[in-house]
Amino acid sequence: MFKRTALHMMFRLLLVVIALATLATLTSHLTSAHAAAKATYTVIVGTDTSYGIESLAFFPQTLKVHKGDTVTWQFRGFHDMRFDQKTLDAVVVNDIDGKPQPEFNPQIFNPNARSGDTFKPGINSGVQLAVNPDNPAFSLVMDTAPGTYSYLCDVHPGMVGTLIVVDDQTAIPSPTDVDKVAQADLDKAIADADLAILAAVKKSAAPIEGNTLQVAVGLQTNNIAVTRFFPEIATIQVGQSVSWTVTKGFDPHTVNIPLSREGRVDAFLPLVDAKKSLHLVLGEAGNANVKSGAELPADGIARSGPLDPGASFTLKFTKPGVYAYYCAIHPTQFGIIEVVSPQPQ
Ligand SMILES: [Cu+2]
Repeated sequence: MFKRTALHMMFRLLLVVIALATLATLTSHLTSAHAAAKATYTVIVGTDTSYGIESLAFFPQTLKVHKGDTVTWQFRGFHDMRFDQKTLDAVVVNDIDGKPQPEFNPQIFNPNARSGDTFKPGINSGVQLAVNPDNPAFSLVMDTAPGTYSYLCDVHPGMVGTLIVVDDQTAIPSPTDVDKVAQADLDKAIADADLAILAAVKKSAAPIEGNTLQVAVGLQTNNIAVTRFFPEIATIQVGQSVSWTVTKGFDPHTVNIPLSREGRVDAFLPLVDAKKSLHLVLGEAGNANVKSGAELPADGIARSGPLDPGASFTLKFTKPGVYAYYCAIHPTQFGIIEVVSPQPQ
């Protein structure tokens, strides 16, 4: 009798253990199912082509995520991503090692959070392509109240994005679906820019008027900037002038003569201060050495300094030759002016 009761009790105990174990397994399955439901979405930040197109937009421009999802911004150009409504000044004068120097705004350049952090208002990715060139990506976990959050690129005013955080009950497109639409939008933007380049090339083939050749500096339509000169190659006669005018938009440009065999020199140069912080300071290539309207100096060196949209820079060429030049801000922007002696009548 005792034996049977003992056995019976052991059997019941075993049942309880099995039931508890099953419950534990079920619970852990439920937890992992919940965790797996958290998705990672990607936003492509701009896209530069090797021939001077800068797409100045976030793809997708508006993204819906569930609370707790991760968003990864992939940088394909010189941009930052900061949660704010108003852009900061791109160039500021700061004291660097006891000397006031114009520099690219460190509040734009440097991240104020780590990739993988949980979202907080005011987070800035920094210019990932410059501070993290090997893997220019920045992620945030959007574990924040449902609502609309807008962000921008400080380098390119008008380049804005929207994040809409929704609760778990709201159905939204999957990351794969979002990627497809974003890529299609990006492809269309680049195709439109190709057509805009073609139109600008045709337009800039107009003959010289009076004694001044007009060169358009850059081109901007909607969310596309083209960092090139139109025309890129032109011939003038000795005594004639070239006038470069920056087109509408917000990209500043420079005109720097000559383009030496060593290549272009950037307007902004990296400088590590005494505290080991990286700065991008405005160097000599970004400083003007001649006034607009002057003759090309005898040593053949002319720098316009930064020219804002609408600004012009004119130089008179008095010696025959081939003058190659570049923009010290945009790595794809080059031009050639050939100056010939007038044909004898
Ligand atoms: Cu430029």
